[in-house]
Amino acid sequence: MAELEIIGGPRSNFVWVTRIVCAEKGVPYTLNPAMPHTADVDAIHPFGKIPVMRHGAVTLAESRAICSYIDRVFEGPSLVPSDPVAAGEVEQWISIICTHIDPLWLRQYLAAYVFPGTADGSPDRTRIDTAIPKMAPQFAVMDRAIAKTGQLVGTSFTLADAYFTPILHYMSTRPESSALLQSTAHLPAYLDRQLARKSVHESMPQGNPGTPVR
Ligand SMILES: N[C@@H](CCC(=O)N[C@@H](CS)C(=O)NCC(=O)O)C(=O)O
Repeated sequence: MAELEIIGGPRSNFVWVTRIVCAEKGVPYTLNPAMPHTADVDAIHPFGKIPVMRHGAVTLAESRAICSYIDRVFEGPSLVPSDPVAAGEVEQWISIICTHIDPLWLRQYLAAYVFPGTADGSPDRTRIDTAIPKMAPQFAVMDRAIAKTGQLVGTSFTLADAYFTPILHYMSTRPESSALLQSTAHLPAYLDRQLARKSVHESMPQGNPGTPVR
């Protein structure tokens, strides 16, 4: 079978998700660490975002589509349960994470540190200070979500946890978000458990954590 190529800088939380899926299924791949809006990426994603994927003649953009393809094409355990209710719950949390959590926690808050756009390169305090009050209730939501079983869906690691873990990890790298994380009852231990998982820690980006997440 053709070699699978994951294209995208490894510090992207969405690239990290696709690598967790490959590791969980035991699928070999090469990582092309291309950044957004570069030629290899623009050739596949209509808006130049990472990750994108190439597998023989097949190219795909968008992490959820890539994860679905890998899950269906390759052998190995699936991170989406076969039970329709549980599968629906996994998709529900992935959607919530992508549409509510990621835009605020990473694109607004963390990006204000990493890509501040300020004249002197210092963190954009306005973006940070307006994000934090909105993030607090979301941390409470996510804490409640994992309170019952210790995972987002059911009792085992699913694709929903694979989407949430990189984001939560990045939250542990900045002061205000780390304080929010530590103030919750269940999320710190949850994060430690997910990071200890082989697929997660072996695919963890090296270098300064939380740096290029756009
Ligand atoms: N919905 C996309 C989101 C991908 C995304 O936002 N990737 C970021 C890196 S983490 C990116 O490429 N940002 C560049 C940009 O928005 O221009 C997915 O799930 O793959």
